[in-house]
Amino acid sequence: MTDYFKNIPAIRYEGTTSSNEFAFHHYNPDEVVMGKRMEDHLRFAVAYWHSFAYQGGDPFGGQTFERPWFGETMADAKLKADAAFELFDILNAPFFCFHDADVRPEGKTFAESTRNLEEIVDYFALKMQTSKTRLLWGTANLFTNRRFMSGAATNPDPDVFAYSAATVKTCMDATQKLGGANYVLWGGREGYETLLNTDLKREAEQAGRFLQMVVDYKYKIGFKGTILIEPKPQEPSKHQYDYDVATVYGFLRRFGLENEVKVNIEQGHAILAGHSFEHELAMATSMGIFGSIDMNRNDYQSGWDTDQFPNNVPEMALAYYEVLKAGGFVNGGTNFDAKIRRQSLDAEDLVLSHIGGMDTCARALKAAAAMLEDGGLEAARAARYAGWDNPTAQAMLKEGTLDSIAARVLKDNLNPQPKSGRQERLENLVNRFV
Ligand code: XUL
Ligand code: CO
Repeated sequence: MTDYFKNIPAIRYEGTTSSNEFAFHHYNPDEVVMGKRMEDHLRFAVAYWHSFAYQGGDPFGGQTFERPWFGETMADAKLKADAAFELFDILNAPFFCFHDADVRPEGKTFAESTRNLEEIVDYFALKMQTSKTRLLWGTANLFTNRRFMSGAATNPDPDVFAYSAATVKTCMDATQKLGGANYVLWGGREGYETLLNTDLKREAEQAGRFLQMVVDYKYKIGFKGTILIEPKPQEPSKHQYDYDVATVYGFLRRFGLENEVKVNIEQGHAILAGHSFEHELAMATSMGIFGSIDMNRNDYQSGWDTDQFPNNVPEMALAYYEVLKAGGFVNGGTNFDAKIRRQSLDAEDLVLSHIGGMDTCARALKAAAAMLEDGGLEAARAARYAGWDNPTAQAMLKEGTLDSIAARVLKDNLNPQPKSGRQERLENLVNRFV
């Protein structure tokens, strides 16, 4: 036990009439939405890195937070784990996520880092015996340490490729041991700064081979979870290979892995790629690779990945609309890849940020469910494409040729008339629910 969260109560649902800030006002885990408990829909996960390893730094200044577990010893790592599981309990969080580097001190050698990780994984396993919190996903940090500055799988140095492969093996073992539902690969440095020193073709082939090895290892150890790639267009690398969902899908097809790997889509990354979150979700669903989400929000004025907790219900409602339309999460969930601001120093801030994020997502989920149950949006979409239900249109799509179609256009004297896309009507419809 730590006394870090000592004056903070367990957070319970009290509804919108309560003014208790240490309560959920919208997130009621047991409330049934479209036939499923809210907790089972949303599958919230606390992100270990932002909540316990982030020290408050930004590009202009270092640490602002003081946490009793900041240090490089195993005792610090265990204190951090104690505090983390206390927060999970306070929030009644069903899941957490971590990188190796968040949970264990870096060793002097690979062997020592691995031993440290294994010791912490055993410590987690012990804690999980009495905690409800499960592991949504594990991952390897292949981007912070300077050895990865020119990439991990895509590094020009084969020894870095080897070190990365070995690291991923240890992180997959850790995820397997803790019963993780997914394993994530975010290619933080899998990209490049300048073509002047970069062999694009070679690097992509290295990445494809690396991913194949990850999939092979999954089968070898009998990991039942899903392998997920997390797209991001730039930052830290200027050009990142996993730019967005469509790019990742092309990459998976290129290496024949489209049925083996899905995507973990992050709100802020979607925005950096010039897309909306719901675009990325719909794209993944349409290609059969939707897996999980990292939920956060960028500051739209700053133009970089600020990883704030979500606080915009209308935006999130459109995202959960896509999630619900896709049939909801299977192994995936809602991971808060979000950090508190560097001036938010207190234990209370850490708890309140999660309450706010969870309430925002709960409101969004309820709004999304109401929109689906109303059916207005789907009916309007179906009406817009209704022409395609016509047998002639279907036949054209299946066996038409440019010749046969041109002949029919002439014969029937086709003269299509534009129809309204009705965007404002649909926006007004959405506005009734958010
Ligand atoms: C970085 C990011 C990562 C991944 C996991 O932008 O989102 O934290 O989620 O490596
Ligand atoms: Co993320």
